[in-house]
Order: sequence, then C-alpha cells, then structure tokens
Amino acid sequence: MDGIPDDAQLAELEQVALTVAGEAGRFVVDERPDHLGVARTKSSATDVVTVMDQGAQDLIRARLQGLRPSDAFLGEEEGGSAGDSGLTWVVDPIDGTVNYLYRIPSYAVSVAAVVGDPRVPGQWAPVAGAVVNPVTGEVFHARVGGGAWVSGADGRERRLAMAPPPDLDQALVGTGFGYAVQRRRWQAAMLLEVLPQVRDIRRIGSAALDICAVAAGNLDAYYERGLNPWDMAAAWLVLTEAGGTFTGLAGGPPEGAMVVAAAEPLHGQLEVVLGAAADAAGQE
Ligand code: LIP
Repeated sequence: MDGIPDDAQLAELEQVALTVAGEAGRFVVDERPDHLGVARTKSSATDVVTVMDQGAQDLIRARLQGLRPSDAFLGEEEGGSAGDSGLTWVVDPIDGTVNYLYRIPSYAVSVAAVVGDPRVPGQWAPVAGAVVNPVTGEVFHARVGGGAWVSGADGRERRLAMAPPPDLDQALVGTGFGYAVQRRRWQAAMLLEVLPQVRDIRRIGSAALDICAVAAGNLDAYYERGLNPWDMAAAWLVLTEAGGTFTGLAGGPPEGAMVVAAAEPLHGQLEVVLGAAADAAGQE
C-alpha cells in the first residue's frame, strides 16, 4: 500500500489513537446516563444507536480535528469529513453497542489511521491504531512495523506474539451475527456447517475485541460476515503485527462479505471450511 508514513510519524499517529480512544473510553463509562435508552435505529429495529455512541464520536472527531486537521474522518455514526493528508481516521466510538446498552462489559472504542480509501475493499490498510475496552481497562495498540501491544488495568504492557495455532477441530472460534433477519438466517446456516468442525464457538459481541482476542490468544480464530471498516480497522493491525493473517474468503481482502482472522495454518484451514459453508448456505 502506498503513502505509509515513516516510523516517527507512525509513532505519533499511534499515540494520537491511544490518547483519543482512552478519552472516549472514559467518557462512555463516566458520562453514561442512568437510564440509557435507544436514540435511534439504523439498518433494522435491533441496530441501535445511543446518545453515547454519537457523543463519543463527536468527542473523538473534535479531538482529531484539533490534533490532525488535514486528515479525513470516517466514523460509524453521523458526521464524516474529507482531508488532504492522504490519511483517514476510521472510528467506531462504541463497538458492541448492544453490549453497552445491556451493561455487558465487552465493548470497545476503536480508532485507526488508514491509508487508501476505506470504503473500497482491497484499496486501504491501517497504519496505526488502538482498541480500548474501558470497563476492563485493556488497551490494544499497534503501528506498522512497531509490533502489537496490550496493557491491562495495571498499565503494564506486553508485546503480543501469536503462538502456533491448534488444528481446526481443536480451535475455539469467535463469530458474530448481523442485525437483519435475512443475514442472521444465512449466518445460522453457515454455523450449522462450521460448528461440528471446531472445538466451540464464542459470540462476544464486539468484532474489534474478537479480533484482538485472537491476537492475544484468548481465541484461536474469528470470522464474520457484515463488518464495516470501523469495526475492523484498528484490530486488523493489532492482529497482523502479532503475527496473524487477516483476509476475506479465498485470499481476498477483508471486507463486508467476510473476514477471517487466525494464525497460519489454521487461517487457511478455516478459510476452506468457510468457503464450502458459504456455498452450502447459498444466496443470502
Ligand atoms: C457490532 C460488531 C459485531 C457484530 C454486531 C455489530 P456495532 O458492531 O462489533 O461483531 O456481530 O452485529 O455489527 O454495531 O456494535 O458497532
């Protein structure tokens, strides 16, 4: 991918991602109204947005505008902006909104700087980013060539290096389901094929945390259909800097149709099974 900044600039971008994601994380925990409701819905009645999703995005966007005025912005919620630096901030203010609504402590703020056009599969790549779980205090971050790192609530950092994975039938695999009925029916048909071939399935509810869990060894693999760039941008880099592989099906780029995250050779084994399962599931 062209336009990747030098390491000093990448280190600055990584620090900006860490700072801004940390601030938004504190905001969504400390400023959560006692009676948090649904502000509006998007693709379906269960695809919800709370005032905190929009509030956190507005906070992140304003901070980035101040720190990096020439960069573009693409967020899950309303409000994006163009830039002329060649860099775009791709942001999910609360990944795992339904978990947040139900006070399930598995949601994250995801902030990534990317080169290329994040709306076109195969035409973009993350260069620096951070994923913050503001409840557990876990902070994942990475920059191109700088490795992947995680720190816990105690602030102590460790470098992530993925171990050789188990075979597929011993693999603990994460996945997720969309908000549209037709999509869920298709994903259930996929699961019927996949479940008998793996150790077990986990549905954590946040793609960013799922992918970081693979990088950290808390899952062996993850796949999902229906992700947007903001769900995957920062975690993608944490996974690849930890030694993992992140693609779509059949070696294609990660995209809405499918993402597959794991270390080799498990990644290749799972890709084959998912390809066959997708064929068996037929048209969505
Ligand atoms: C969520 C993803 C999750 C997926 C959910 C939803 P959101 O993102 O992180 O993996 O299964 O359907 O898309 O909507 O909470 O930002």
